[in-house]
Amino acid sequence: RVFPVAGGAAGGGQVASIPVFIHVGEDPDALTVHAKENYSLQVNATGVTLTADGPDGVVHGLATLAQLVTRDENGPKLAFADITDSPRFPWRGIMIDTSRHFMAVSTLQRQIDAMELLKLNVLHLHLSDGTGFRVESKTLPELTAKGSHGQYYTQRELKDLVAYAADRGIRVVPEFDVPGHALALLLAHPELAAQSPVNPDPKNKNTAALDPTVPGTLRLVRRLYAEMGRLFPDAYFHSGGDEVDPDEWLKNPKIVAYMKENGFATPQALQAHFTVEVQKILADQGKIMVGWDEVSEAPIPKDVVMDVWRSSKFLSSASADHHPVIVSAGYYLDLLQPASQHYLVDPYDPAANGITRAQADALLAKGGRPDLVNAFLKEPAPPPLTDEQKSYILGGEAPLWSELVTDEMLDARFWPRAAAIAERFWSPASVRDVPDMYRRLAVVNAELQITGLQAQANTHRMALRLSPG
Ligand code: NAG
Repeated sequence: RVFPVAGGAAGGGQVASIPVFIHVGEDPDALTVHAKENYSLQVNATGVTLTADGPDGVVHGLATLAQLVTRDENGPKLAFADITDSPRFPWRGIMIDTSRHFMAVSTLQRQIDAMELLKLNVLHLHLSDGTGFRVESKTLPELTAKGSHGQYYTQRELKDLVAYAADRGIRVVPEFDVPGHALALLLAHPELAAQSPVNPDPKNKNTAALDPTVPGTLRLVRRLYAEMGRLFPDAYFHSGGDEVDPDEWLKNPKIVAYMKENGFATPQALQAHFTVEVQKILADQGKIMVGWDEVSEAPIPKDVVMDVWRSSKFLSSASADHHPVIVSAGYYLDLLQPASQHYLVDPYDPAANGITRAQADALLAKGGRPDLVNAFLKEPAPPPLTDEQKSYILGGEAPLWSELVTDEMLDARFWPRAAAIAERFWSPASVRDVPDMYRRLAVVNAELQITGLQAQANTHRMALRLSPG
């Protein structure tokens, strides 16, 4: 496969052909979930030697090789290098909400192309929410018939996408959100709604929830997850679980009676009971469950992976409870303005960002994007986490919710901030030099443009302007 190489393509210049020797380890695990991602790369006068533990390491080594090609007035240049490299975290992801606004397959492919260049390795697809159910189901065709407005991915498209991602060292983790954010599911299965009749008003789209006490609900989850689990072969499966509106359940007398009978004092306790059942369903299907951090408000099995999105408080409690953790809090990219509740660190606070007041002022005066700096500096495993807690952190994800983001806007929301986040998830925590980040971002941005990412031009120019010298 031809890698985009910034130096070569920008002016039509040609990098002289060089021999590349690739050595790949034979470890069978390398082909499954915990791919071996380490690689070493030597570039010198005799050529390029790339050694990796597995195919994903080769992909990462080639991404680095592409970054070694730069261009100046004399044409393209390949820098000599001797690199031994491995990721800090095994889970380095982005999340795309395809429900609120449907995203074309080509848009997803472009993100995958960019992810490959930045060694991001997990694409989490949010495929079902109040606004739409986005995957063709053969066993439950009513889901797209009633809940997609005709905008959904066919199984063929998704199989191809999963293969396209795998070729680039990227796993695709699907999410089908239950029991909240369920309006699209309930349009097809109103009999499973916590509140009847189902209110199709868009105002209800984030609140409508499944009734966890009727057996049909778990039957639907089992059938849906079985089919989708085959379509997405990854070992991890995200079942959502965020923002269940307590009133949905507490205003239904049958649910309240069920809670009394079974000793569930709170909606959170009822949700934990539901989570335990969903975890069993997924375990039967050979899958590891991932859920948003609300699912652990009452005790649930420790092997459920916690996708922490609300705040560092939940990062601390989930890791103290020995749940594997994915950190999404602080990396939300759907919002243009960084000074939001989603950011744990105030982007305008130089101390929190590890830069001086003068540096922060200089960046702001130049019209810089402190949100980019913030994305780069945001530590996924911040103090006061203990070493033991830190050992539970699998990595992180940059989520892009799409209430306010359309297909056309997606590239510009993700990039280049996701590039800064990719480095945070890959490199040691000590890599925090902001001017150096801008220098390297200029190289990366040139490559990203070649992948056809839209709306790169402005940020590219801006990054160049900001890079010292
Ligand atoms: C939360 C919701 C999500 C919404 C987003 C907007 C999570 C896990 N849940 O309210 O549905 O789109 O934030 O930023 O984030």
